[in-house]
Amino acid sequence: MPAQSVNGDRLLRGVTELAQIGRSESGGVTRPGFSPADLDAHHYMVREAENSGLPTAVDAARNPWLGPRPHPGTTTLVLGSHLDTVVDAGTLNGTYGVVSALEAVDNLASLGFLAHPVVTVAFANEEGARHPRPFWGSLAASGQLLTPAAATTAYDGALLRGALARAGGNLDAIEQAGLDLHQLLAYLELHIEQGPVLERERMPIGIVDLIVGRVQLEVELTGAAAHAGTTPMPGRSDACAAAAAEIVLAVEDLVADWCQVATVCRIEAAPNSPNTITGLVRLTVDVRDTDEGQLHQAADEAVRRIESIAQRRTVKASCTRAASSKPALTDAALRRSIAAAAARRAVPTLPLTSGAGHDAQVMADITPAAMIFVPSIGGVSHTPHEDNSPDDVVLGAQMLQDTALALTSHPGSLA
Ligand code: HGY
Repeated sequence: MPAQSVNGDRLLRGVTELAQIGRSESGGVTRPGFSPADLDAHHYMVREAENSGLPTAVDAARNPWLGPRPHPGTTTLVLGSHLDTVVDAGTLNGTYGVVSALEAVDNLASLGFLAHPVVTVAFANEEGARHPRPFWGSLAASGQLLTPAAATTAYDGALLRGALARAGGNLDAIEQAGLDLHQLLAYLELHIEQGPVLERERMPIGIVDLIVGRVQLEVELTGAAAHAGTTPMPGRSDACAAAAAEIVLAVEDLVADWCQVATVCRIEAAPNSPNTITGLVRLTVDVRDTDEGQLHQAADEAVRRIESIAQRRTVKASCTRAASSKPALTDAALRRSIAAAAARRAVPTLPLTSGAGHDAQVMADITPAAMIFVPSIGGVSHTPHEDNSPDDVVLGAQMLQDTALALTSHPGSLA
């Protein structure tokens, strides 16, 4: 089996060029799902694929497919990740996996002897930074978009239906984005670790064994806006004091007994005026655990604490479970394939758990799925300071390609 080398210069160029799309003043990248910048990134990748002579398609969920999309009579290996980002993100989160996947698909397509096709997908709205439906694209592709997405309104009020249509998707035909699991060989995702483990252990490649589960709560606290000077302290219905002073800390305190991490991330206050008591607070709660039962118990406890604090402070609380993803074990046979590919190049690997959520945990519901990690410098992510060494970036892409080649070189490789 020939060991094809990835073109490191082309890979790093692609990451660098994509980093300019949605560049923010801080030097980070802001490409929320379905934003114009997100669509520009999708268009960039489609052009790159078409310049390599690969077929491309966009499904009803607005997932661009770069290479032969899964189709009857074949079992296709899907290499994926996402191009959308959080606000003020780094340049590699998600993007790295898509650029590396296209590099592998392009190189393997030229071999001409593969027993299984290989395709790249950039799943739409993985982060949910604007439209609070994280994993939108992979949920649609795996037939798991349960609640009617039409009801989803973005944090800035934009309706998903229009944003999706402008991006080439179609909410009314969303089921057409669903994949036939019998046409899938497996799903592989290359990603930066976004945490400190690989750097601390001085390991260049991580093989993910378990991906954390997550519940996201949308919380609205309604108090009574009033004059900050003339309104007596007793009897105020101050949404900010209830939220900022107590609920944020009560959520943080969940980790003592209930879950592994818990964070109030997004918070808005209205009228947000320097001398008016806050009448309305909207905030999000991010709860994570690798045990599904524990995760949902922690989310329930978060709601109990929020409602108790709100009641005591005469503030009305509304808590909604906006999104949840199950913890997911990756596929053991795929993990062995990744380890074997690394061993063929004498590359050491480390098994580790992912504290970040990924499309791979969604795809694991319909096909064997696994992830390859590369170290994050300082363990930093979701900030412009996210960084990785070019050597690690190229090596990770090589591991993805070598594993994909091994999996597709002969029929039934995963048996
Ligand atoms: O937030 C996360 O877990 C990931 O970055 N999607």
